Amino acid sequence: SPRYACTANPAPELFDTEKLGMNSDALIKDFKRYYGTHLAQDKGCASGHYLYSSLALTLRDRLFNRMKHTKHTYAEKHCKHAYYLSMEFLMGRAMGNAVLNLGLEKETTKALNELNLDFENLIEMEHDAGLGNGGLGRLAACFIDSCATLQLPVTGYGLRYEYGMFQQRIENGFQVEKPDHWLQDGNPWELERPEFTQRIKFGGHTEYHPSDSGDMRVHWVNTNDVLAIPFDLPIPGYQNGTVNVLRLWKAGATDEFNLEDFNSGSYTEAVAAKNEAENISMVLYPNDASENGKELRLRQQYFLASASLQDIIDYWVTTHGESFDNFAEKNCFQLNDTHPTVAVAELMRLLMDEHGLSWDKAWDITSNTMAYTNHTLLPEALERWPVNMFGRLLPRILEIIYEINARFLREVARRWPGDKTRLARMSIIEEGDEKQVRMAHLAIIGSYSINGVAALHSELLKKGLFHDFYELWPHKFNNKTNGVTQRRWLAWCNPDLSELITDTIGDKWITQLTELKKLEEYAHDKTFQKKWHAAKLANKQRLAKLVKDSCGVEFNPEAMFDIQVKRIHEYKRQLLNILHVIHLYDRIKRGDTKNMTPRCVLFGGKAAPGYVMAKRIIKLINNVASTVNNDPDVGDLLKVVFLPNYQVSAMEVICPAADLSEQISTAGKEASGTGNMKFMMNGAMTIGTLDGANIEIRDEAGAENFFLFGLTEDEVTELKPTYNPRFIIDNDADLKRVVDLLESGHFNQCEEGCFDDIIAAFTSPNDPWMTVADFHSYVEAQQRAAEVYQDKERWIAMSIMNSANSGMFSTDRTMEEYNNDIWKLEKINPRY
Ligand code: 4GP
Repeated sequence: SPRYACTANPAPELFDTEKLGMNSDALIKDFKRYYGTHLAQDKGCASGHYLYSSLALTLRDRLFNRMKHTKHTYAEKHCKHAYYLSMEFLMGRAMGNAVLNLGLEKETTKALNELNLDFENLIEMEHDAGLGNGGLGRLAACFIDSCATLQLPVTGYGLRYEYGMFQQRIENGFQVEKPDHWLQDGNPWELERPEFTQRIKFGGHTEYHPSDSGDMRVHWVNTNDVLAIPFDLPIPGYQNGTVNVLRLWKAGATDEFNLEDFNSGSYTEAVAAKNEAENISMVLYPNDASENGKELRLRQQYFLASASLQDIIDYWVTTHGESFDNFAEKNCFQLNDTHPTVAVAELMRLLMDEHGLSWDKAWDITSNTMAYTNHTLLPEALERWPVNMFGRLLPRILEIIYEINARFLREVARRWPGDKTRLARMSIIEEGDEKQVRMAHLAIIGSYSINGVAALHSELLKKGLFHDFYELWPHKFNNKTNGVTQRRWLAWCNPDLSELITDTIGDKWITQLTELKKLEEYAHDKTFQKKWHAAKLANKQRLAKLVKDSCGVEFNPEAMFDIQVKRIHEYKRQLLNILHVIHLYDRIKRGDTKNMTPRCVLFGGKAAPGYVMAKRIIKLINNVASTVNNDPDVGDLLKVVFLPNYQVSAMEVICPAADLSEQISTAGKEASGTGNMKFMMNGAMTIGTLDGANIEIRDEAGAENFFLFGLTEDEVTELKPTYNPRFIIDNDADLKRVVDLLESGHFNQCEEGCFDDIIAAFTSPNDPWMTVADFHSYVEAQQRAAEVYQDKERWIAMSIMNSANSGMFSTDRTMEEYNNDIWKLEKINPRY
């Protein structure tokens, strides 16, 4: 729009941004100005919202100044840049992170005290930015935090969903989904950048016309365009002057509404186009490793890919003109799962159709700039789109995909002449009644690097899912074990423990997590143990309060806090956990309570709204919880809750308080897990299978500091053909009583048949999750954990050992590896 064109030539000092004070006086001054003048608040009612906004805006100014400065420094250095393309960024709250990373903790608290305000209260006012489902989205948030801390020139690109992950309520034990209108009260952390709006094409058809130079150019015409409007969020590094950008796109209509329709009284029609356009960024799909087949989802994916690539290319052309010779040396794109993979074809289109490059040149650039990360082995999560739908929505992109595929299949045929079945297996197009585009194949073919997210997972990709491609291009495959940022997941969320750690070994761990290793020598130090225990106890009291407030159940902080929080999915086996709870309950009812360790079991997590079995498992947990919690025979020995609406801010209270971390997926199914790392860092012991990053966690912590159980991935595969759960049940008295209780309807007395489907699933020889197979070994591991817990000193020592050895699970390490092996960016210090 001309409104945003550069029309004025103001005095240069307009662009000298003032360095804002970083002490409490400066914060108070800005806070007052925002509160009284900018937000025009008056005597009478000090609404928390405006107080929160005033602090957010005060901090935001300091972030945005650094963000501009960082951007200028990158531009001056002409450095290589990486872009993290992701449909999900599960950011959670921004305020605490901003304060910590700006180094303003003390001064902010001081300023607020002087204003007679409570920092914690203001923090609680912030709505979580829930723009992600689970691990994959939270990982993206940790990644960009670490990149800023490492001073890597990395920009995140995502969608600015109007509605994030749904709010979960529990009604009569059932999950009920409510929309999460997180932007309702505005978002002080974002900056709208309409001047960088992009136009995204959908529909229409292609035409071929000769260009001025005589060669054929493809024109994608008659399209229904949608606008992509960017909003920038600051991503601060840890006290280092760097603030990177997360750019989120919002969809808008090219024309606000049809005035003719409106004037003739057709109000609905008048705004129909606007609504359809805006729908693209309206809601996050609440899927996590499960099926999705919605056309709108493909629209979202293309919208993200196209807007981001156009933005990057526009910047390139402004700074380099129309020569793309160095483009691949200066840019790379990390694709967060297959969701943004259509970027491979879109980059080809932009380079050829919009900038006149030949196929070969465009392919050379594309296949040397794209890198793909896989996050799940579950075949149902591998995205495929019906060719018909694809062609209708994105005709030009489908043409390009066909051409990529044709050239690729020729390469395969040269390598394996006559191997027709291999061609069919590897093709981007899956033949059949309804042809499908396999997005993972497009990602692999278009990328120079393909990685899994934990050692086992990366091996299984090569061995199984992507074996054919591994044979063709072994050099493309690599592993990058996940991590989490210790800034949010220890320094910020666990202040008591952080202070103890810093008092003991200094504060280097905040940017060098392997420093925690130095805690090992204190593992058996009595005074240190006491302090460690005191911090844990305080954290448990904080969680107990949250549980009491949201579930009405009393958790005794002295009891073992046994916690499983993550998306609800059969492979994650919340079911196995609740079967163990039923087993404990049964023991109590039979009076078998000698030496029993009191336990508080907490579940949390959301089920995809269409995932019937997962929702049923929530219901089972709630019914068992209500039976257990209301039985006077049970008393303090066992408490069970399902904490509603699990989200990032809840985890900040939960993980510091955990004693036992449940990581109990069927071996070979959990790609990595990252909750497991947060718990370990905060001194929880893991009870887990040899799956995902659990294996590496156990290697680091030491086998003696980990409660291992269950079949290995190989054993799972081996047992499958002869798996007979009913036989196992009949030969295990403990399990038999558990199943009998369930089958007798003990937990669903007025809800007949409520759990029949669950029982049928786990007793079936076809149960892919093999819950029954691991039950006995799980119960034994739980018993070991319970016994060790009674030996307080030993438990505390183990807790310290876990934290001390969590050093490798920092995303700082993960990002260093991405950078060394894939991106090869120079670190830039903006010296702010
Ligand atoms: C998750 C995986 O299930 C989890 O194991 C992994 O730690 C995480 O990605 C980050 O890599 N996958 C998803 C998804 O969240 O939507 O596929």
